[in-house]
Amino acid sequence: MEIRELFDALMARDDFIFIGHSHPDGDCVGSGAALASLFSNLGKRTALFFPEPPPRRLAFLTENAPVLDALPSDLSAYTLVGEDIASETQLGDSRAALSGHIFARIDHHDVGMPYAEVELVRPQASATGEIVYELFAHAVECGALAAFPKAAAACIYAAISSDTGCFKYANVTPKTHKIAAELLALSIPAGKINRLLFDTKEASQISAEGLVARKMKTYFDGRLCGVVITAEDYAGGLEMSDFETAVDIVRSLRGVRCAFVAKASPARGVFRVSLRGNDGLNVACLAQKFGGGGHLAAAGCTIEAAEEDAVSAALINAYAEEYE
Ligand SMILES: [Mn+2]
Repeated sequence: MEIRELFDALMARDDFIFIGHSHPDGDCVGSGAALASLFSNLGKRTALFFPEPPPRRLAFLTENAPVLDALPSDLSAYTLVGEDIASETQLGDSRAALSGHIFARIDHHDVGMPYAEVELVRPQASATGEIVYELFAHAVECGALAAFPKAAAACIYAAISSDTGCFKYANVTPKTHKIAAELLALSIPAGKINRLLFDTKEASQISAEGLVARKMKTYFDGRLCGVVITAEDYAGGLEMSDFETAVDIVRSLRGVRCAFVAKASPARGVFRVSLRGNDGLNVACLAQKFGGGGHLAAAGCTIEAAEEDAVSAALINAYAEEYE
């Protein structure tokens, strides 16, 4: 499906709810806020919904966006648009309510399961934000929109910067930089956005990173490195969300090809795993072994195990099977 076709299909409708995935990230929140801005600028009623609240560090993206606390009871009265969602499994606890009701999908994940009536999927886009940019550009080009709103441009820039690790990851293309250049030309506060996204942390997050740095172990001469965070590790007041960035500490160790952080979830015996690959190592296929998914260099999954040793053993085996 082309940008123009999606734009026309959406313009024929109203009462939008843009839906992001569970554990909303910067791309999901930034793209959602920008989409809501685009269609409200085009005279439509818009709202946003996330199956779980976005983390506090992303609050600046939804300052002016109408975020719903709960889904309306009569979903058939709305146009639901899934954005940055590869499959319905990413809808978390809202999956049952939303399944079969989503009209359009705007996404850039190459592995996924179609779930919408109309789907615009661009696996070559570094972020859903790139596709949202093109929707805006089309709206301006065809005269539907007089100008590119600066606040929305900032959200799109944040979305792209977030999914490219501040333009560091291998998913960055010449087009990514061209779009970023167009957005910068609108005088958005790019430096501030990147500081808020990457260089601003809660004290608890820094404590969590410290704990991960002390606990992490290397395997296969340092090519695999990871840590399992147990229920006891939260005893000092840390929460699971404090460990969101800790996997970057693990992946930054020299020589590491594959990094993991497995966090015990409040449900006993369930661990949420973040995986990162360096130098082109595909961690999405490791995540898939456990029913998870994601991108080549960044993926996640859930592992059920009674204790931490079983979690690291499962991950070490899966990695060895594939890469050693
Ligand atoms: Mn994304």
